[in-house]
Amino acid sequence: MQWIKLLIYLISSLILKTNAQFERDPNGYIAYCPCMGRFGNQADHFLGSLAFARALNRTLILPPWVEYRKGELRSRQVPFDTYFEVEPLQEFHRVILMSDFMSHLADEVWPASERVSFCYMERKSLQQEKNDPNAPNCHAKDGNPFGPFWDTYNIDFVASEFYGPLHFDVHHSAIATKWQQSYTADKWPVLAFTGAPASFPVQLENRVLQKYLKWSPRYREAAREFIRNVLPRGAFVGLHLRNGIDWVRACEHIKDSQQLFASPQCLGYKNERGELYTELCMPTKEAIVRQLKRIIKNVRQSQPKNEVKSVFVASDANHMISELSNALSRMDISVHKLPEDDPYLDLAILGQSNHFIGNCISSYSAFVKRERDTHGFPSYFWSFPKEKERQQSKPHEEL
Ligand code: GFB
Repeated sequence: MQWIKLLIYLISSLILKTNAQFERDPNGYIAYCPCMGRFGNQADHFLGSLAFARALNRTLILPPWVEYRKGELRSRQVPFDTYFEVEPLQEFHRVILMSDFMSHLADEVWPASERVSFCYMERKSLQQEKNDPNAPNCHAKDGNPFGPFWDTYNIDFVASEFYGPLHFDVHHSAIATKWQQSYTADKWPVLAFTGAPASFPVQLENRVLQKYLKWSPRYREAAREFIRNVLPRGAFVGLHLRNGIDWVRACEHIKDSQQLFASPQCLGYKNERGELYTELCMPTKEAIVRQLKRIIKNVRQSQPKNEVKSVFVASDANHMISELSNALSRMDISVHKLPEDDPYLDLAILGQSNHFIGNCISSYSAFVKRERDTHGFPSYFWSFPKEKERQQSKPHEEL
């Protein structure tokens, strides 16, 4: 008899818990499309959106990650929790997976007839005939990934709302209160943004939120297995080599910019640690080998009991495996990469390396750097500080 009571108790508490999980938040919700850039950009935007949702005291609807595959015309939407756990985020603020929101709450909270898209000001459609001067619109589903993103959850919008001049910098103004006054939760239960309510690159104040982004068990385990089964025992250095053709083109903007993409992570948000220079974006092969060797030698001196035994290379294009293997062969250090391209597993492994050298301009590298900062793991950037300055400040480090 006793066990039946226990079973009933367990089942009912489970049902109660499940229902409570999907109880309506009277303070409202924030939804957005991570419609700009690939993973690194989306991750920067995610941290800002999380801070924004908390400042407005609305639940953040966790969007899927938007991915682009070669030869496919429509973006793919990958559930948020494929890569990251939901629970640790709850420690910071209320969040819900977009699929859970749409299947358990949307009918009640956000019926199809009341779905309004939010944009700063009118967004013109690429199809001229859709642009009506008397009826400005966000055209939230116009183009890729905009359409495919909202289509994933069968969301159509019946109207547009222009929120300008409101903005997202909740750290330096009373803007959160203004949002709350302009858009009360009873009249506007869901603020659905055409793009992330956040800046790129991530605001300095929001970098620390990275600590709530924990890899899903699948990626944590895959990274651990690779490190344990493929790499030799001992310390390893993780490298990010960003050198594909898109990057070569992007680096051309160095000439006429103060900052580019994630560059504030090394130069400082106000360029307090220097100006942009080409090698920061595209280090030469010689500089890469030199810097890697220098770091390995420094580790050998400072941590003789935890010598570097291998190097793990992540790259979007050229992993430089033979160049690096040749350069390190006399030191008895092996060089590795994943057998198949997997940007997420690359990131998870880089996060665990004993030492990391990344590209200061790349937001993909920035993700690794932030994650490592939360654990106190050391990171460096290619060709930073500028070689000349480094020689002057630390001549003993040179080979
Ligand atoms: O992440 P992401 O915005 O970083 O875009 P950046 C780069 C994408 O390239 C990643 C792939 O999301 C990956 O799909 N990728 C880059 C990699 N590095 C690696 C790697 O080490 N391993 C694997 N497997 N894949 C900038 C953007 O990219 O690139 C800008 O911020 C612009 O929006 C510019 O598009 C050209 O910041 O590096």
